[in-house]
Amino acid sequence: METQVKQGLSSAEAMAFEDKYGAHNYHPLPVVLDRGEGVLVWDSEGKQYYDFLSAYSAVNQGHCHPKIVGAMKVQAEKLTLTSRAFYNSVLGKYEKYVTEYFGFDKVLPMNTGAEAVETAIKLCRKWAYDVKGVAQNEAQIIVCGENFHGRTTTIISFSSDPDAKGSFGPYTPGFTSIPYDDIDALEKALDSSPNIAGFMVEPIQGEAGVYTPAEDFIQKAAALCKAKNVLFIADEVQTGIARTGSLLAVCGNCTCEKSCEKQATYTQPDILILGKALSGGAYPVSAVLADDDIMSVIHPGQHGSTFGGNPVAAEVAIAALEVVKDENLAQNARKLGIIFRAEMEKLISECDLVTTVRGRGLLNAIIINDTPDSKTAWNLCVAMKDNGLLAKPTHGNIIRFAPPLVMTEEQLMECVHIIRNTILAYQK
Ligand code: IF1
Repeated sequence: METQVKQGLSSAEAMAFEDKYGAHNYHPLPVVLDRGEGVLVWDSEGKQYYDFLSAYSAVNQGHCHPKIVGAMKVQAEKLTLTSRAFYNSVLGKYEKYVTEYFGFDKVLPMNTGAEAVETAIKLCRKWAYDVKGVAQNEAQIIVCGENFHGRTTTIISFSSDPDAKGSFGPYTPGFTSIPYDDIDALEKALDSSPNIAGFMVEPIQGEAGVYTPAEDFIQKAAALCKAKNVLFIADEVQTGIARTGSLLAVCGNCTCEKSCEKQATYTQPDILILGKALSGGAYPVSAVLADDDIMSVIHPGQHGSTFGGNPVAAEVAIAALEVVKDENLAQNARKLGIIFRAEMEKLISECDLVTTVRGRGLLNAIIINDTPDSKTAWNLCVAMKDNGLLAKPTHGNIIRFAPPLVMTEEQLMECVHIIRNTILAYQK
């Protein structure tokens, strides 16, 4: 007779359950994670790995950061959810904190990145009708090819990825696509119609393969938008919260910890979209920030969410943002990013398997010298996993490297050795 209660599933069992009972909307690397702390995660059998994905840049502050988890626990035992039908005693404090932190008048709290993008789209359209004077249902938002902004039906309507978009129509109209990092195309699109309401862009395209635009693209794009009375909308769901070596990617090469218009390289978006690391990966927390002239177009009943702005999310986000400052994560990401890319350049000069490294801060990618439909990058990621480092290919032959920003230089060098040794061994 079985008397002992089984503590947990083996990795093989966990994978078999997911395969049988879960929808097949992902193709994960074959590793089952059970525990995490800082830059490290452990699988069900206790094998240790460096995490070089950070849950797609949500866990910038490191796994299970004690300050963030502590804030969550305290609030979870006190009050978790009220809905917005009533005030809660934490939301106002968080709203003051987050708006001062990023330098905007107001915030609209949501939960996931896609919801925040949807919020920004609604806000932009309503501004176009109420303030700019565009005729109803005529507003157009300019977006970029190869974008990734989430997975709702409206957002995939302006995706150029056939997997993300195909067979999910009919699609939401009102979007015009231009090539990324093409300032002339943007100018033309802005001039093409008086109904252009906004330009929404990722300051670095993550999903496209960590594609970093020209140094001045963001600044020039924002200036053009301003000149044409069009809202500049920055989707920093992935690039924000210190990932790229500054608090926001729109900060350019400024490392001060506060959004500040005096910095020559800082571009203030009209609408800023944040998610992922806004909670350090502890809880789904997203936000849309804008000044009063824009945010005031939204009135009661016009937008919302049951969970958006709940007290746990509010406490978690405050703690997560404090960690970013307390631990100088932007500065650390910048410093380690420079070392990482230099080390990858060395590797490139020593082997034929890697052709390029690119990125900013600790959002980097290497390009594998093989076709996008080849298995090489996948096989390399499996080999790195076996050697104790987790990364994931994107677009077939690109491998993204985005560790938690709490990494030390010593840990980074150990990781560089794992990556190096795996790639050089694969050559043979
Ligand atoms: C998945 C990529 C990252 C985002 C930007 C909004 C969202 C995302 C710029 C939506 C989400 C994710 C979701 C994730 C894969 C992932 C991703 F590979 F697709 F590009 F991060 F690298 N704006 N990005 O990057 O946020 O609704 O997911 O909270 O599994 O689909 P969400």
